[in-house]
Amino acid sequence: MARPDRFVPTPKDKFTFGLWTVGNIGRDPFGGPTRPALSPAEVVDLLGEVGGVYGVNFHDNDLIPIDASEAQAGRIKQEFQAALKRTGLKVPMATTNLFSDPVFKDGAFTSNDRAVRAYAIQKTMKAMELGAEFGAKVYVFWGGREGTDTLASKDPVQAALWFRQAMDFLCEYNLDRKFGYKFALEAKPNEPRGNLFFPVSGSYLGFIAGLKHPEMVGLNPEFAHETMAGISFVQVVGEALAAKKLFHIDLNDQEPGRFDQDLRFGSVNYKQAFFLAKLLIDYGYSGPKHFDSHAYRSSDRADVIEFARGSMRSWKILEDKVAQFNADKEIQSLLARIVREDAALARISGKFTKGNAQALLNYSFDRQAMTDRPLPYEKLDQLVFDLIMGVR
Ligand code: DIG
Ligand code: MN
Ligand code: MN
Repeated sequence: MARPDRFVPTPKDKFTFGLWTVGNIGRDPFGGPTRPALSPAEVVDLLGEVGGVYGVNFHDNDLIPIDASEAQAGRIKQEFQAALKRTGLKVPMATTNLFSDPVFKDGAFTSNDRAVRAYAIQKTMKAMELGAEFGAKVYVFWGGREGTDTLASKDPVQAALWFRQAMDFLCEYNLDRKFGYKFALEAKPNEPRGNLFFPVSGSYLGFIAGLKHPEMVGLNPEFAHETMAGISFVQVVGEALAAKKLFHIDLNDQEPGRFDQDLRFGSVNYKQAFFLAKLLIDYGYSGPKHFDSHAYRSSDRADVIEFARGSMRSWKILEDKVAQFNADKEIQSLLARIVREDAALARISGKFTKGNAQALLNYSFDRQAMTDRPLPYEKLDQLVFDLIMGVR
């Protein structure tokens, strides 16, 4: 009898997918759709067929087309609600599409045109209302068109101030309407515009500090986006956790030096995926694990379902590997040897006092002994390789 599969997802895992992910129709800048478009209700039913999915997210216009009439919007919402009821899926996150309509061709919150900036705020207010209608508690902002194609066109200081004005306005609106949203800012470098503002999550950490309600605003880092910037996603998530700003996360995968591939989670960089899972598990991240990714353009409906199942299966397998790593005596004893503490030095260098400063100045360090301390990182890294490859 086959061993029961330990890697079956359940809603407790809080795996989510955007309507635009498993609903992706396979279009790219060089080719038309390869899959039929699905209605929001059909996407929800597909996620129900996938099994084990916790929730579904949407941009306002994934659900309600930008020029839909009231009656059309009402019908779509009714069908969507019925599908959520049929499948038991939740809506943990909502966001605004401020990048598809041509009106945003020069940005939304950072457009040179005050009318476009004001329209973007209005559109977001309405989209926040829509998300709240379905119970969303995280609101993501991805500035897909916030940037320039020529540096001559926009003052980067002014653009950052315009972005701040929009966020301050929307934080106040969130408070006024008592939506209770946590705002999560998502960075991406240089696509689809050549110079996007706030290209990496670190840019937003600095930006958040200047807002009127910084406590309400955090990050939604995406694996593919930081990888596009040549940065270790695990370190970005570590900085977000250290700053208590990991409000949401977009999981997928990415090969370096390419366009935003939004590949299935775990399909390229096993080591980054492993240490990401370790970080989120070790630090008890309890938010949604959102797969902002899509199947290959060559996939049909059946393979889209495999894409969604594989995304969650890979995470569950990595959970198993993290438990193995944390229980591995040889690895843990290596880690214990690598990190060295010294109580006396902790006391005089951990917190400034005049006495500690004097004691530290008087302290004589044995530089050679510190230099000679062994750091068996090759041994450690090989043990990780053995573990991930299943030979340990
Ligand atoms: C792109 O990675 C962005 C958009 O898909 C969306 O606004 C956001 C939600 O996760 N990610
Ligand atoms: Mn992406
Ligand atoms: Mn994303």
